[in-house]
Order: sequence, then C-alpha cells, then structure tokens
Amino acid sequence: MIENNTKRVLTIQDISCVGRCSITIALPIISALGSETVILPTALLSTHTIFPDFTFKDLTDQIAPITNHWKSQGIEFDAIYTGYLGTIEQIDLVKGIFNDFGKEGTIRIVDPVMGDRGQLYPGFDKDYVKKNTELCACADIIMPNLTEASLMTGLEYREEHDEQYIKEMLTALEELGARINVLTGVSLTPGKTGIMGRDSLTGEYYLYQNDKVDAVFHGTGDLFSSTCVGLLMRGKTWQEAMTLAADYTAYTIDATMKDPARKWYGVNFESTIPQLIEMSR
Ligand code: PXL
Repeated sequence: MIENNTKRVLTIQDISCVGRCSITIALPIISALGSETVILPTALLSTHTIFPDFTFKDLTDQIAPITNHWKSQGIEFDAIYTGYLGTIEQIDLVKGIFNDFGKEGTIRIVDPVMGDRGQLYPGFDKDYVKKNTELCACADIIMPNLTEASLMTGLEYREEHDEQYIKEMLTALEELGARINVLTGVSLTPGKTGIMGRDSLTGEYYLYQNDKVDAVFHGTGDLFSSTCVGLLMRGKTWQEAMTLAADYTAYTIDATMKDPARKWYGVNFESTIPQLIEMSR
C-alpha cells in the first residue's frame, strides 16, 4: 500500500554546483529518507568555498518573491532546516520564514554552518556570527560544531576537551535560546568522536561517539545534519536521529577512505544510500 503521510521539509542553503555539500546533500538524503524536500537556494556557487576562485551569485533578492508566492498558495512545512547561509540579510529573511511558515508542530532546525577546526569559513566575520547566534535563538534544535559553538558563546575553542568543557559549552548554547542543543565533533575518549546534546526541557544529556577517522572530509557536517532531519521526520527521537546519523556518517566516511579526491569532492554518500534506508527502518 502507498503511504500518504509524506512530510514536507524546507531546506534553506546554497547550491554549490561541485563539491557535495549543502543542497546537493540535503536534497538526496532527506528525499531518500522519505520526505518531500523543498529547496530555497540562497546562492549559486561554482564549487564550495574551499576550492580557489569559486564564483558566487547571491540569490537574496529571490527569497521574498519565492516565499510570498508559497504563502499565497497556502504551502506549509513540517520542518524548516537551514545550513550555510551567505549573508546577514539572508539570516534576517530566514527569521521571517521561521515566523511565517511555522505552523503547529513545525520543527525548526538550524545548523549554523560558518567554520571548522577553530576557523571561520572564507567571507564570514564577527557580525555574521552575531546574526547566526540570533537565528539559533529562534530554533527548536541547533547542531553547531565546536568551532561554531565557541564563536557564538564566546567560550574558548578547545581542540582537546573534557566533559566539563562540553557541558559548559552546552549550558552556554542553551542560553542562546534553542530547546535542544547538540554539539558535534565531541571527543571525550581517545580515538573517538561524536556528539553530545542536551534537551533543555528535561535537562537530559546524551553522548554518542564513534571511532575517529584521522582524515579531512568536506561536507560531513551537512551529511550528518541532513540525515538527522530526515530521521526526525520519520518519527525518531532526537537521540535516535543523532545516533543513526552519526553511524551513517561514519559508515560513509569509511566507504570514501580510499578515494584520493575526497578532500575536495566530499563523501561518496551515493554508494551508501541503501544502507541509510536499511538503518532508518
Ligand atoms: O559544508 C559546508 C559548506 C556549505 N556551503 C558552502 C561551503 C561550505 C564549507 O566550506 O563553502 C558554500
């Protein structure tokens, strides 16, 4: 029998034509997990910004006309998921979209993509960080990495960290205003990496770690977040979604290890979609 309870997810992020990240990950992954994936592209780039000399076409002026049209058609979303956003103005527009399209039960998920390994990505500055911090306050779930969390809370970035530091970071994140705060890139055991989150309503912490792979991969954060969103739409709890998403990301990293182009082109998730579907049942 064909089920007719398909969820509709809006994802707002850039299209980087080459170099699997943002929409080129969110669209296939969330769709594979069974939700309709509506895209609102914020910019069009030839590649992600780690390649040299990428092109960048700002699509900010398209956001209001597109969303006004949706509004006129009564279009609604079960989740709104944001990732890499190009400009401060776009973050303000996204705050408006959260308000305008937030029906009863709509989950707002913010991955405040702006840096990694202690550094901001090219093109971002302090004002951009401040705006992203405001956006996080409007979300139900945020999932920054340690770099992004430290930029938003003002707490020092520590590559090497212990549980007390992670709990302090989660408390500082919680003060920004989101209900569920999940930190990625948490390593509390040598050779392991994963997530630690806390639900501010219950005060409950959740830690999940996998074996750490000593290699750099582009787009793994987007793969993790997109998988979480797809799994939340399948009715998983946030802890189940984060656990399965961490397992799937680790599995896909493993499947990409032998690819010498991985640093630039991202992880080969196409080959692991069958396992994702199997894991999500
Ligand atoms: O994967 C995060 C990301 C998304 N979009 C663009 C990026 C990056 C990271 O560098 O450059 C354009």
